[in-house]
Amino acid sequence: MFGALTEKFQQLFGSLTGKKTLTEDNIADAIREVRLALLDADVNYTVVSQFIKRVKEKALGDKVLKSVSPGQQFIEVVHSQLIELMGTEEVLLDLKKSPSVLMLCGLQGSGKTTHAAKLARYMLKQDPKKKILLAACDLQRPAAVEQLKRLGSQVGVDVLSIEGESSPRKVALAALDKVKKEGYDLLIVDTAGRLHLDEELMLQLEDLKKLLDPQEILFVASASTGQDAVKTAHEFDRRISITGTILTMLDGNSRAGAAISIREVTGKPLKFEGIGEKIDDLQLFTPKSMADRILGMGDVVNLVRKAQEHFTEEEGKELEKKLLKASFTYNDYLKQMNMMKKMGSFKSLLKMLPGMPALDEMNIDEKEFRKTESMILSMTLAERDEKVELVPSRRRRIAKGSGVDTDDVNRMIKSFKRMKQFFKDMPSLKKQFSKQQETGKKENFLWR
Ligand SMILES: Nc1nc2c(ncn2[C@@H]2O[C@H](COP(=O)(O)OP(=O)(O)OP(=O)(O)O)[C@@H](O)[C@H]2O)c(=O)[nH]1
Ligand SMILES: [Mg+2]
Repeated sequence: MFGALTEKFQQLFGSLTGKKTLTEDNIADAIREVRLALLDADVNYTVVSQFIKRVKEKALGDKVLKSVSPGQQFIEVVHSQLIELMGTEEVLLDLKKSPSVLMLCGLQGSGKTTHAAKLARYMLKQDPKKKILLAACDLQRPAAVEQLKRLGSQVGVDVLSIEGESSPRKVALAALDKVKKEGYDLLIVDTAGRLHLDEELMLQLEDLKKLLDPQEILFVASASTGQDAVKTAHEFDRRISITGTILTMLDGNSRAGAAISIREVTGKPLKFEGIGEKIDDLQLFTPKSMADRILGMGDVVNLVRKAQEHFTEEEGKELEKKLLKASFTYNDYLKQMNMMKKMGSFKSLLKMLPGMPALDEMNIDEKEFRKTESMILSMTLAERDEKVELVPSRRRRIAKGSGVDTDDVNRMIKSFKRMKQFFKDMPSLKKQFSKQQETGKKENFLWR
């Protein structure tokens, strides 16, 4: 996700963890490196300066230097200060009033239209009875209305648009009217984007704001733009006083600049994050989980959440038990792959798991899954339970039986072994993360 920055943190933490004692000198070195890494990742200069000041104060305290594991302490200082910078707590939307209005704004291509639909889907998951209307107030781009209509039907919510209309104000008025007459609970308003900040857009948004009186005005920012997004957010906030930010495109080559600086600069919370093109690729912004990902610690909070949406409790519990006992067989591997496949975007999930990048090349689509399945089904029961060695002649036989190359069989066995090893290490990871979670919400590890 934040490739270069995460790598730098990992290297730095790796070198610190090895040290028995930490002196003021090597803390100063470490702080310098953190500072450079953040500036490189396009974090706002003032934000970096404040951050470094706070880290220095905490890290140089007597208590830290005398602690048993000073490297670990330093990492924890950076971790907790990052969380503080991004807001500490999750901030939920304030849409208790019915009807309420949520307006999206932001530059061109930041993800406003997509996120109007993602938000509708998200709300419906929370409350399937909620009656939601989307309003197509982007009349700038000819295809925008069609795009919103398509997304609306995908989610199963109504979309209000007026054929041939060129005034966003008129569409907004018609939407308000429909909401009142037909008893909608929530109106989500998509607005036009511009390549750069521009006066005409701002006037249009100010006008819409006056008319709609939204409870939420969310600024949609693409994480790929780094500090530019921060400057823009500041300007939108100055003009129409946003209530929060949705950070999008976090699945791509994101720069951490926006994630780390936007709340500090605008004073408004980050509320959601977009992690892919699909309609379900939206999650609450959790400062702790973001800090975990920035530092490469794996994002257990969101993994658990995502898993809970897809597994039954028993399925998860049974597998967790097996995994923790490391009695993980080829049959379990198949089950595991099937679950992962059900979870959808596997790639974004992998990035959340500690230690998982090693398995990054494992791409599970239907075809890949069928292939693995036929290989495993071509094994004898003893082989599937790992009671006998898979010698080359057996591997050739399995390949023949399942219509694949021996190379495919070798690859599958390697992947299986790696996953097994990963789960063998799980108890220590579990310990590490349950410690981390003491400060956050009470959430159990893995699929419970
Ligand atoms: N990878 C990825 N793509 C996204 C995400 N959110 C949106 N997109 C894609 O980004 C492109 C632009 O998204 P839109 O929702 O049309 O952006 P917009 O802000 O409405 O753009 P304008 O209406 O032109 O101002 C689309 O192709 C979306 O599918 C995300 O979180 N990750
Ligand atoms: Mg749009």
